[in-house]
Amino acid sequence: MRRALALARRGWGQTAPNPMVGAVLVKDGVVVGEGFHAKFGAPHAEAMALAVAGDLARGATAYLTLEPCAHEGKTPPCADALIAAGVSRVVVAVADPNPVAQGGAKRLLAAGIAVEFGFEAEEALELNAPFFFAAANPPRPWITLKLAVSVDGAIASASREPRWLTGEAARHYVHRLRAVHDAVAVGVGTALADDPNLNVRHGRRPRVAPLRVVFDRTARLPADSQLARTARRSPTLVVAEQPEAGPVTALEQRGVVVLTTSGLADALRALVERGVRSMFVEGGAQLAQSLLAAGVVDRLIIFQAPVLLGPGALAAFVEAPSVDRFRVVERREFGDDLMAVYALNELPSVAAPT
Ligand code: AOF
Ligand code: ZN
Repeated sequence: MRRALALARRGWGQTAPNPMVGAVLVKDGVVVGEGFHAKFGAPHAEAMALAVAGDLARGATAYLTLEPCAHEGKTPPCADALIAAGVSRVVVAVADPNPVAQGGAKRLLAAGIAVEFGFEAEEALELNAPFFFAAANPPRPWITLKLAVSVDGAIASASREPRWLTGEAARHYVHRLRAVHDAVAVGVGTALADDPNLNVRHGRRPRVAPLRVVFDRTARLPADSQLARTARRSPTLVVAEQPEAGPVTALEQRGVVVLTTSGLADALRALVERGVRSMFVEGGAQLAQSLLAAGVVDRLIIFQAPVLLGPGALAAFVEAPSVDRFRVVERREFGDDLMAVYALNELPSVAAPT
């Protein structure tokens, strides 16, 4: 199953709104076929693995990171393909919560095939968190907040001079994280201080470039900012509350879409309506605090750099509500920097079909 999860990750940034899925076929202790969902609209993982295995699939065990589908979608139902190939046992990480596609396990059981659920379920859920989250039709995207902090927990020095805290390896990984989200967002303070581009410049290009979002109550984003200047090439959305007509016109002339909302909850709902199921937030302190206070941060990613920003530095979490203890989802090192992923909310559980 861990191999199947590694295969699933090869669809990184290519499958949304579909999940990343991997499949491994094993017969007599030998892998006879492997596959993954390479891209939205492409064959499903099972179809690819079955094509590799050919006749060797007969009597094999299939390890699948998601329950096989039972629907005629862009491709024929995987459950039927597994039955036709003579697979004798199917081991699944998590059930498919999508009402259109689910039901594969039932179909396999009816055909006399043994089905087992729950292997590496936590990792399989985490890999496709936005997919599982969206299945319940929530009024907001799945939100990951990323902050780069110093050892003293600050995000900028007393002078507020913009500077990189983390090294190159961590920064490259951030681009990989951007590539797997529908939207990348910052608060206008960060947009003004850093003049960021928020695009994916390292690693594999995502199938659909993430929407660039600026939370900007009064539409202060300058029309000559990097974001506004590149808006025709790379979709850019300003989420405002009480924008003034002048700046809005200037931004719209650049191709920026300005959305007037009545607050955070309304803004998040509007993003969902625009197809944003996952949003990667890169600061700054104020937006982070609003999202944390609203309880809408699902994963908090902290990159900690071996730097002290000293007295007067801008603390990352001055006003954030206190949390007793996070669940640690992942920890990794990137050069001298440490990354930790914390769960602030849990995904709704997906029950295995009986
Ligand atoms: C599988 N194997 O590899 C994947 C599955 O748009 P379609 O027709 O490709 O169907 C997408 C839905 O099928 C998706 O939302 C999810 O429920 C399931 N994905 N199922 O058996 C796969 N990617
Ligand atoms: Zn399928």
